Amino acid sequence: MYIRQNQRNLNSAQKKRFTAAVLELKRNGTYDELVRTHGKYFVPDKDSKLRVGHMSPSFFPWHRRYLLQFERLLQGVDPGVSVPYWDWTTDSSPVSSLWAEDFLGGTGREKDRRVMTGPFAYEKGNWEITVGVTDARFLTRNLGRPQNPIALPTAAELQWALDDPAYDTAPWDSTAKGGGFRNKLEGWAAPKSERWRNHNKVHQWIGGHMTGGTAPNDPAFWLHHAFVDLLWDRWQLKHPASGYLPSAPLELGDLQRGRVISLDEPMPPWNITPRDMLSHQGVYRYE
Ligand code: CU1
Ligand code: CU1
Repeated sequence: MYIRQNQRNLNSAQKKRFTAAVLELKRNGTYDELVRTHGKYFVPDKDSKLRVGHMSPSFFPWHRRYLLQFERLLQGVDPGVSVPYWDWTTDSSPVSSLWAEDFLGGTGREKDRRVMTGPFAYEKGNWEITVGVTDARFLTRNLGRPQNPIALPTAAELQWALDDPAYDTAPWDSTAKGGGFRNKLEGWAAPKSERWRNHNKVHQWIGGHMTGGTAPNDPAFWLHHAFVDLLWDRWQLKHPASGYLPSAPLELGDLQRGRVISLDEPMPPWNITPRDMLSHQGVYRYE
């Protein structure tokens, strides 16, 4: 059992060990394998294929398993490292310590959004993008999108998602406007005036690589998703009588049949079901 800490409480030695382990995974090629996996399973609503990681109920369990894979690789490099989480409702500034030289580095420069500071700056020579949707070989960010400002989600916006007692609702995709915790927290269910909410809004706020299917190219991805993972715990605690939905495979004739994963169906690329991921007790805890 190990602890996942709030990133704001890490000391400089812990930050150094985390980024050093990430850089080692990049060097040995396993990091880019993970990025490729994410890109491969980035299937939108419109697609008739199985949506395992996004715009679907298995958003939480799929990412929990995905983070565990990353974390096991990190611990293979340095057993004392775990994935920190970033509470974006409290550390909401583009100049917070998260974005400092000694941790993730800062925003991209104006010309081409290239990240110029920190261990993942292209110029440092250790972070070349090889799996991307564009040809850019450097990591890009645009924190807060100054030319068209966007704010990180507020505590109230987060609460709106956590208060929903239904885990998810039909049609189990991004259009489930009636709500459901999953769609409200993933961030598609939004009033017309706002395009993004919660998890999605954070990707947009960071900008650059974080806005696409190869978002894990930005190590900020892991800290963001560790917080999303923690929020799933928080929702479970708040609604002990609710559970993962759909609990059984969808009926014949349901348009979403074969496109979403119910409680006991495996989530590719693993032979792991949402039920297997409902708890992480005994593996890690949040502090
Ligand atoms: Cu994802
Ligand atoms: Cu995400």
